[in-house]
Amino acid sequence: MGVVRGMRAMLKINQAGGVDCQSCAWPDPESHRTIAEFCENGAKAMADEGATKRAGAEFFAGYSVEELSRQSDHWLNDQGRLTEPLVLREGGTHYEPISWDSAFELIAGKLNSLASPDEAIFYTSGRTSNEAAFLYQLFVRQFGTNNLPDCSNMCHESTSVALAESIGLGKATIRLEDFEKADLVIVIGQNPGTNAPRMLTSLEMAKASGAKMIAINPLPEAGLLNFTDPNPQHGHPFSILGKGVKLADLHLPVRIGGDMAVLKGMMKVLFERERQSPGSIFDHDFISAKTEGYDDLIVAVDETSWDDILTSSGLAKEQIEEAAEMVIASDGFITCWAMGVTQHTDAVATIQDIVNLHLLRGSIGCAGAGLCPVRGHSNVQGDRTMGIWEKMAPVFRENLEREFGFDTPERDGFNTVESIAAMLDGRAKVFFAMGGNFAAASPDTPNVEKALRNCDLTVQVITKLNRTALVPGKVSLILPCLGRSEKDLQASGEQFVSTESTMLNVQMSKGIFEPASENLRSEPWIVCRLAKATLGDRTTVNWDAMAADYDNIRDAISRVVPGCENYNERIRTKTGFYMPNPPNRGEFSTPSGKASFAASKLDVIDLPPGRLLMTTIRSHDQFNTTVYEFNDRYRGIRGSRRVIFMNSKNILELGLEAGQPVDITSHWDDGERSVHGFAIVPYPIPKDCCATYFPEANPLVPLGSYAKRSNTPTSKCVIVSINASA
Ligand SMILES: Nc1nc2c(c(=O)[nH]1)N[C@H]1C(S)=C(S)[C@@H](COP(=O)(O)OP(=O)(O)OC[C@H]3O[C@@H](n4cnc5c(=O)[nH]c(N)nc54)[C@H](O)[C@@H]3O)O[C@H]1N2
Ligand SMILES: Nc1nc2c(c(=O)[nH]1)N[C@H]1C(S)=C(S)[C@@H](COP(=O)(O)OP(=O)(O)OC[C@H]3O[C@@H](n4cnc5c(=O)[nH]c(N)nc54)[C@H](O)[C@@H]3O)O[C@H]1N2
Ligand SMILES: [Mo]
Repeated sequence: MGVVRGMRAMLKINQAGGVDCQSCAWPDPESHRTIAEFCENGAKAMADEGATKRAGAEFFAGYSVEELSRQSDHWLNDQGRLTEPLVLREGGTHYEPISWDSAFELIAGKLNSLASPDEAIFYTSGRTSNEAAFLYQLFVRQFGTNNLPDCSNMCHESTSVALAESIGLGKATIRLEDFEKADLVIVIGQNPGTNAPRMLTSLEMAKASGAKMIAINPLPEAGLLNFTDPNPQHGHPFSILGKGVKLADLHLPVRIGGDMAVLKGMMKVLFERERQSPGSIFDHDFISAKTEGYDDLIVAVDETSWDDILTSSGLAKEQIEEAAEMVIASDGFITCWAMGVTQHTDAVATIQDIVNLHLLRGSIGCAGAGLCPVRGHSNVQGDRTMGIWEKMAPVFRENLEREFGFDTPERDGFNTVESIAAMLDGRAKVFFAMGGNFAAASPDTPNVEKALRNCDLTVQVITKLNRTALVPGKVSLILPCLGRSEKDLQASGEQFVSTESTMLNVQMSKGIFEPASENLRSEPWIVCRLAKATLGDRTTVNWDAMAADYDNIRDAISRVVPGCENYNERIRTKTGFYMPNPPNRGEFSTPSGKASFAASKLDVIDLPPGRLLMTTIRSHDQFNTTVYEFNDRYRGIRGSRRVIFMNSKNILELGLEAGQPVDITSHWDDGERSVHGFAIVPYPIPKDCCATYFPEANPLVPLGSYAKRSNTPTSKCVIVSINASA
């Protein structure tokens, strides 16, 4: 992105009044912000948005959509920033320029001709600011539907469901400074070195203050086991490899999908010790004052057999005992988790077992103790707070109706998986995306592509060309928007937006660069113009005022979203403000006012002979579907992402060899799905487990395979067979 521009950007990332980094949702320290609060991946995300290349009208005149669709995701992204609105007309072969006004007229015409507003779907990815998200859901609900699926449906939905039920809030209960006070940090199903590198600083701080650490992960991830501070200021530019600090004191190489077994096993050990010496292990004062459901939990844990626990987890009893002893030895502990836990059939119950473990020890709502789901997209949490959800919280509904004087749609909308099904069978005809790359990020790629092609109209509000724009409905539009690092000039002057971190800190983010093209528009502006064109006289909202001055949006937010009172005032303080977090104080806003133990049954996955459990993971050189490079140096991969990590014993048993290209087939109720030519990489992964990269392996994830109660696709647990490629 150019040296000077690049340096300026780096110095402004995650500084008070600067740009909130697009790469992850890890919070910024309140005090002692170093000059560089960013990591290699933040730098890449910033550089990707700041690309100097441009994909304008000429570019699109030079390639048909068909030709473009034969290019790799990497190549598409590499063509640079989109510069003007484009349309692919019915029967057309090329995207061609269209004015903003005509684009909105076209979309409004189609939306207003639908038999029901429920025939339209409005997707959101997690980079969208609070201001844009609030307006977007307001428009969609005034249009008349709750069809607001989002990337969260594929990400931390299991967390939101589990925590809302267990502790009354679907978010983290700790703050950043708790890491310095914890005795023990458990990191389960999360790879901070690659996906939230700044978290390593917190882990290192915890270790420096004497904390122990347990890593529960099928893979020996760099950064979890060893860590060299990647902050250039601290002398190790961009590397977490090397000697460094040993982070994890205990690594449990769990079998894919075996996390619930590990947690139940740990609780079993705790119960045994408690029975030997009553009152010595559990926090009975806390349990009786603050929780319910203890008796049922005891029964459920007692009924789980060690046989099942060891089969499911693939671990030895001693390993689980060692982890349990570390919990017993700690006064307070923190558990961090991400996709390795959320994208499984029993994800919700597994997360509730994490909560159970904390409740038994009273390890929540006090310093150095609590729950830390690590969210991914930099504002995925804020988008949900602002009402991006296919359902509606009663208070939110009441406030929104009062503020804007209209009746919101009653019926729950479609989540991501339901949206795909609805487009496939014709119940939905318009797909509108506020960011993201739906075709590549969703499970079951061929089916998703079919679903999108089945639509009458598809619209992508994006910054860079991606797969979804090349899987058009009958008519397709690309509406190019400003990135977060760019200046946003509106009628009342330069605007800023705001985002919420994974630890509930809401902060402003202000662009610093000239926009990549003068024909780009901000997400809030786009929503306002779309709403005006579509709703016309039907609307009760002054969309022009909202677009002209984002303070007007924030004033509305402060009256609608509980916890956002005086938004405009509080967002302008140096470090912003925190959303309400009762569990952080040991209070639980469940219906009973108590945290609840959730009792569940352990189902051991039935793996037929010759089949393996496959998980899909991210490399160091990608942000979700955006592939920066084909390397993953932390796992020793160079030049290709079409690889499958396998245990040497499985390679031998299947009569295969390292480096050999194989076809991978997944098996599900509705049939088989295959991908071809993935090279075998022998890797220290538990036997009968294997791993591939997201999104290359997404064609294998069956549409019908999703988590109970959260509907999150089970991208971390797919049953596959492997055969030599012909
Ligand atoms: N550089 C970079 N940063 C990112 C992203 C990115 O793509 N690139 N994406 C962002 C987003 S949206 C998100 S949600 C986060 C994702 O952050 P993570 O959740 O850390 O990402 P993943 O690579 O999907 O996988 C998580 C880890 O789970 C482990 N795992 C797989 N299956 C299992 C299992 O059955 N049990 C256990 N215990 N572990 C398992 C994998 O080995 C891997 O270490 O990162 C965010 N930050
Ligand atoms: N197999 C498998 N599938 C998965 C996962 C997995 O672990 N395994 N993880 C799931 C998870 S956790 C997630 S979050 C989803 C991600 O799903 P999405 O959020 O839909 O996908 P992204 O790749 O993050 O979206 C990238 C696109 O966003 C656009 N973009 C970038 N910045 C901006 C911006 O500021 N504004 C707008 N409007 N657009 C912008 C760019 O054009 C880019 O092409 O994928 C899910 N899919
Ligand atoms: Mo995510």
